[in-house]
Amino acid sequence: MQGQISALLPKYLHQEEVVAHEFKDLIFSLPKENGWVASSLYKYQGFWHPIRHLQGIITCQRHFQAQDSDFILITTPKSGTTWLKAIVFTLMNRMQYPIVQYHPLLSKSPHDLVPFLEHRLYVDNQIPDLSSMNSPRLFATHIPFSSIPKSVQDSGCKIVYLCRNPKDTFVSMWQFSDKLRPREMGTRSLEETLDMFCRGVSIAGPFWDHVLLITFLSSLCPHKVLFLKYDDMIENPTVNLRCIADFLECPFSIEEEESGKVEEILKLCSFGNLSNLEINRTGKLSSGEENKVFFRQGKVGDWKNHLTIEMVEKLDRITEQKLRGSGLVL
Ligand code: PAP
Repeated sequence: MQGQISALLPKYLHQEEVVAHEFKDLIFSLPKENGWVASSLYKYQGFWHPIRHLQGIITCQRHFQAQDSDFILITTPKSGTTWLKAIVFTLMNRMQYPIVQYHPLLSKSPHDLVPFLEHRLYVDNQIPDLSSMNSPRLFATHIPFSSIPKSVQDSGCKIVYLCRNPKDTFVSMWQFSDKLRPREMGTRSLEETLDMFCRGVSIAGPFWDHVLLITFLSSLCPHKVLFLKYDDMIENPTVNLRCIADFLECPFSIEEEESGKVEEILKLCSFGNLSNLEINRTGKLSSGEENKVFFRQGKVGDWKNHLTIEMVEKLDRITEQKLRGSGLVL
């Protein structure tokens, strides 16, 4: 049965059989739990990862060399990575692509324009040749800061970090994994999945530990890490976009402000615009995922439509305990 199900899965969901020989001893000695979709999750350096991501993380740790001029987007899964990729790509390349009608976002997913380190560039034991990338290079990752390649920590590269309130993060993750899960595998209940999330067993989880690591760093090194929340970006996108531009040292000029550049970028990258583009409605990533799975509602507070009072209390209690004393409110 397992073999039959495995045959139904796209490559990016395959598990044990994709592991290269050199990683087997290490990975198969790690703590293991059932994953949310198909692949098991393995606990590596305090965080849970599907096997394919994990192999990518280890390859990336060994081979990725950050440069001082790099920008790296670190996000917790389902916190608005797709949106942040679109925004930062457009912001950084606004001189090269000034005209919205010919913009790369109209024909490519943000995930193809800004590759993930662990599950795109360094996936399946490949070591990409990054020498032809123009500077500044832009990458994205869900890797928790404690597992990030050492050169990212040591170099002058800048990090934009994005997270989201845990209740919407959880609901978005649950909906996403439900969509990817082959029907033959049956469904996994909301209660069961919430229990896994609360125990920290989710992709790049524990969610709270991922966020706390970076909160500490961003308060210590504000020139290195910009800490953003999806909820704030939805509430006040213009302020946050200007803040990202300042942090990445490409602030809006007076002329750009007067000509409405800020609003133009936000409109191009908005949920309504991106989710309705043909490429994002019907296209697929080179890795196999359908682009449309990254667009669902794009709102704050959808958790109210899914979680019971008990579930909310449970999540709020854990969040309060985990974040106590950190000064962070999610
Ligand atoms: P990833 O971690 O798999 O890369 P990510 O992009 O972080 O996914 O999260 C997807 C969420 O961002 C979805 O949230 P929802 O399930 O609560 O709806 C998705 O709808 C939302 N999203 C995608 N694009 C945008 C956008 N342009 N503006 C706002 N939210 C967006």
